[in-house]
Amino acid sequence: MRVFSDNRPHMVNWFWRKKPAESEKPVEQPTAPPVTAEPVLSDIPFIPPTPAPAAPEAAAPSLPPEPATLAEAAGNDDPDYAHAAPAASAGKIGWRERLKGSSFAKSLGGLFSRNPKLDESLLEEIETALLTADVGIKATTTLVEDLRTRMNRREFADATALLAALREDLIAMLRPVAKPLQIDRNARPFVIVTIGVNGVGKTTTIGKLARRFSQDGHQIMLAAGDTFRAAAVAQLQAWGERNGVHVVAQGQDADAAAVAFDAYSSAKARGSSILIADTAGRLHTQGGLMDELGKIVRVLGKHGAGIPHEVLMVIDGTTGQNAISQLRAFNAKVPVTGLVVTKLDGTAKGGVVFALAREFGIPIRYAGIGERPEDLRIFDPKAFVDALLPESLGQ
Ligand SMILES: Nc1nc2c(ncn2[C@@H]2O[C@H](COP(=O)(O)OP(=O)(O)O)[C@@H](O)[C@H]2O)c(=O)[nH]1
Ligand SMILES: [Mg+2]
Repeated sequence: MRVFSDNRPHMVNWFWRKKPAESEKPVEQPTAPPVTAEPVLSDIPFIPPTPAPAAPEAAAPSLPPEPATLAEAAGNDDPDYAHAAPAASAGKIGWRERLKGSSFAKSLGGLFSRNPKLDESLLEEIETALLTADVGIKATTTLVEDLRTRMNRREFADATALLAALREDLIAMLRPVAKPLQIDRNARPFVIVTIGVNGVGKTTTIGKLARRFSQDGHQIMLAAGDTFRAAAVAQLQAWGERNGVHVVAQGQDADAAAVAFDAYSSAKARGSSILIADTAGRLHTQGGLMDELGKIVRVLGKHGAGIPHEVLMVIDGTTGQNAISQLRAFNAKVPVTGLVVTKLDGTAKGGVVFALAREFGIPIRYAGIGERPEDLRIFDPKAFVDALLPESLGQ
């Protein structure tokens, strides 16, 4: 994974340049016309001008005719980008391909492929494996206690039967949060605000969503609400120009709430069906910046009840249990209506998804399983659990 701000002096200290504005009133100024930004920055995904039709989620595996990497698609010739992983296959095979390296898959998979005996020590090993994979104490206790009760009742003939029960329990734990985002076509524009700490994948996810929604026939507008960095605004603008997606921006240091407010007016005037607002990353411990999120949401609400329609918090799947405190703090400032868990490919332990589901019950809308535009999947508990703990294990 590449960190983009390491060698870019203009990004240094960006976080501290601007304090959240005191005023609640959005600045009623005309939206700045899009500028032609130099395509020097490409840490946002690129949508090909004529995107291929979406591969059905359950289709047979086939590599879509996409450029090899996001950055390649965006015309970036930095050799570092050459290492980006290829797209995951469509359907369940894609999930499995991408998640098999997680410690969840490795430790539990390893445990059951050793043909364990059905006894208390198996339960202890499962408990350790779940805790190590970031499932968290509460969710782990719930799962192991259920298995223990049923084992004592002699419900399982052997370890394979217990594994099947564990898989069912894991899927059942995720089922209540598997509520895909429904775009209300009457909302026009349906407003999504993305929030989350720095570097979790907000902007990348916006690009992936814009691609997905465009393929579904929506007219998208984006609001460059990460106003802490001039680069962040320029990135979104440059990307929007290349992909025919209108981006509302007011430049660096503009009031993010005002950008979002004006973007709504523009989206309404243009008849856009979806408006997605980017926001600057912030730590959940930064009081002033967290307050600003509340302001963005309140100001958008002046356009009508129920706006924004979705507050989508992006969570880095590699964060571990810290994801819980992040979500708790963000949710206390602005009610989070949906989650995207990113970076489940690679080094993610995977288990945090269960901890989030158990602790909050907030719908998990999408899972990020790679850096490419098509690597955003509608969250599917069965595909996810199958990827971590295949049905074929122990048979
Ligand atoms: N492996 C992987 N990387 C991702 C995923 N989503 C985002 N990233 C990477 O995470 C980094 C930060 O993403 P960015 O969208 O700039 O984060 P933001 O600061 O929240 O806007 C970039 O290098 C992205 O390519 C994902 O699902 N998997
Ligand atoms: Mg960003």
